[in-house]
Amino acid sequence: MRIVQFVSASGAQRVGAVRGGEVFDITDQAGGSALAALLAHARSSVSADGGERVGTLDELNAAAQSGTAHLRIPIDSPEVWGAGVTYKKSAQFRDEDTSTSKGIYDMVYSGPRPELFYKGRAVHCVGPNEAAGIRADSAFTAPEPELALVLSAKGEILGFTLCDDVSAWDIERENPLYLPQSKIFLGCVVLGPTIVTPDELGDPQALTLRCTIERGGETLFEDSVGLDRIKRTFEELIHYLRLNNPIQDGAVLTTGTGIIVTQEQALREGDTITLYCDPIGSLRHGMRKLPEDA
Ligand code: DO4
Ligand code: MG
Repeated sequence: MRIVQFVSASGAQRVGAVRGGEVFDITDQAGGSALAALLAHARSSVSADGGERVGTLDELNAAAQSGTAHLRIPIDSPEVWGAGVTYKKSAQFRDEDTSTSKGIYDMVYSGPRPELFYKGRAVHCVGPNEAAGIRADSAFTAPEPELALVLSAKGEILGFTLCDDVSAWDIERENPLYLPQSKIFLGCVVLGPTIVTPDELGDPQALTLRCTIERGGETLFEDSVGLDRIKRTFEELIHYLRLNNPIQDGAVLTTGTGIIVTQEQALREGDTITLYCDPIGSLRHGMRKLPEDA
């Protein structure tokens, strides 16, 4: 099953199933939310068949416009967690650029225990075609394009989506103990566009994740990573996340970045970031500089 949440032309929040590039409204059979549909699907009790056709996924994957159906965030997550330094490139870059405690990222990459951090809850998250945040006190905020897991309280993987773990790298660099401030702020998580269940996704290691940054109509940055480059298994990450730490149905765990931008590509208000991974789709979002009182 490939599932989306969308706003209908009349402004109602709905659930859709994506079949053959088209979105069908399955709100009633899905139990009113993507999470309810995913939980029911995991128990084999929801069918993604039927439903009224709304439009193509491409038509819905556009900026919000009143009177027109458009995608919204695919899950209103009660808790989002991040895994860090799960790709060698992330460890190397972070150790090079941290003036203090040289080598700590390599210790995390190589150590038996993964780095896991709290990333926020629904209020910190935005969906497709919305704007992520740049903290008022950050001059080097970067995208971190990642594959994210949607989990049940029992730790089952209900589905896969894309996540931009937008992060204030200058604050992390200043001192690694400032990590929570570099990671948690308004619009620090972008999720979407769809959630694909494990039976439909196949082998995640066979996927490639791409990212572009566009500014003023030009492509400023372009890179991709094979998801087989990740060092940790999902089971390992989920095990440590749930160790004496009960999670709720719909918790999201984003699995780390293997794509690293340079300081010259520090995000600015008005940039457009696109993450793409088949079959999850294309997650496009803007950026806005947050005022101090936001
Ligand atoms: O240790 C800092 C965060 C690392 C991270 O978010 C990543 O590797 O994706
Ligand atoms: Mg990250």
